[in-house]
Amino acid sequence: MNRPLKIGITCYPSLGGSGVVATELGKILAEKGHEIHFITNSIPFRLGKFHRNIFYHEVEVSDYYVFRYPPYDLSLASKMHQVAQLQGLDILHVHYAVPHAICAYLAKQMSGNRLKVVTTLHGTDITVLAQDETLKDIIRLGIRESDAVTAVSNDLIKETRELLDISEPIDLTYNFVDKRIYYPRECTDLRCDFAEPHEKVLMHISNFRPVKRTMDVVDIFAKVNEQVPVKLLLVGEGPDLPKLQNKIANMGLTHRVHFLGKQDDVAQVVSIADLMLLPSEKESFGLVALEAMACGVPTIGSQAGGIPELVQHGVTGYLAPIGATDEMAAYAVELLKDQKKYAAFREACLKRARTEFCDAVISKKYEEIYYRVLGMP
Ligand code: GMT
Repeated sequence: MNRPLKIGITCYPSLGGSGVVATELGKILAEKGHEIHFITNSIPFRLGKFHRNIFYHEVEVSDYYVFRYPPYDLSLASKMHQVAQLQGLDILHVHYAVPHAICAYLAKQMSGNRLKVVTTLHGTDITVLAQDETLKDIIRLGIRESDAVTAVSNDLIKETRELLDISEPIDLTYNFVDKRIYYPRECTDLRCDFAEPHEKVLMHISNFRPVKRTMDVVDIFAKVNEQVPVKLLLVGEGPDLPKLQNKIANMGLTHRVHFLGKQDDVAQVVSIADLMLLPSEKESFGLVALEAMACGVPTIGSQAGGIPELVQHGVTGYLAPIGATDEMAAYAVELLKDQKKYAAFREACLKRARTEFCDAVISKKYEEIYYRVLGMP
C-alpha cells in the first residue's frame, strides 16, 4: 500500500470543463486521504463547502507600474515553487497546457528538479492554441518537460501528436462524474416551470463560443419543433448568446425558449431534459454530455473530436457529421416519438456513466500515474 501524496493542483478556477474536472478530482483524491493544494487565482467555483485535506493558495499578481501586462505566469510559477517547498509537494498536477504546464516547468526548475509534474490536456489548449504560431513551441516544451501527460480522449492524444510532433507517451484519462451527485434527480415541479406535460425538453449547456455551433442548436430545435412539441432550455453564457437570441426572435420562437444563464447545480438542471444537444465543431470530450448521460439523458450531437468515444451512436445517443442539423433533428424526433427506444437509451446511459466514466475508475487511473512518476509502483 503506497503512502498518501501531497498534490498541488492548478487549473482555471472559474471557467469551463477543465476547471470542473480538476476540482472534482481534487475533492475525490482528498477523500481518499491525499493532501490537495489548489494553487489558483481564485477559489475553484466547484469546491463549495469546507473539505478535509484540501487547501487553497491564492496567486497574487504584481501590478508594478512599469508592467504593461502584469506577469501572471511568473507569479504562478513562483507560487507553485513556494507551495511545493513549504508543503513538501510530491506532485504538481496542472490542467490545461497554457500557461500552466510551462509555469510548472519553471517551478520544477526552481525546486532543483525534485518536483514531478503531471499535465492534463483538455482540448482547446491543443486543438486551438497549439495551432497558434505564437504559442506552439512553448506548448510543446511544457508537454515534453512534464513527467507525465494525460489527455481526455484518444482523439485529443492523436491531435496532440499530429499538431506538435510529440512521440512521448500520453495517458488517456477520460472525464468523469461523481455518481453521488450525478443521477436522475426528481424534477417534476421544476420541469412544470418550463414545459407543459405534453411537451418535450431539449437542452444545451455551454460557454456559447463559436466552437459550440450554438446556431445549429437552434436549427435542430426548430426542426424538431415542427414535428414534436418541444421547449429549448439554454444554460450558460458566452459571446454567441446575443446573436442566438436574435436568431430565435427572428424565427418567432422566443416563447418556446428559456435562457437559464449560468447554473451551478448541473445535475438538477440536466434532469429536466429529455435530450441534450451538442453539435460542436471541436470537442475533445464533451463533459456536458457525460453529465447528461449520468442523469439518464441521451445526447444528440456531432461526430467531432472525442464525442464518439463517449456517446455510442444508436445506444446512448445519436451522432451526425458537423453541421448536419437535418440528420440530428431527425434522430431527435425518432427518439422522442419512440418511448420504448427512449427508455432503452436512458438505461444504457445510466449504465455507461456508472461503469466507464465513474469517479472511482478515473481517479484510480490518475493515482497510478502519480505513483508511476514517483517511482512507487
Ligand atoms: O468546452 C470548453 O470550451 C471549455 C474547455 C475547458 O478547458 O474547460 O473544455 C474542454 O475541456 C473539457 C474537460 O476536459 C472537455 O470536456 C471539453 O470537451 C473541452 N472543450 C473542447 O474541446 C471545446
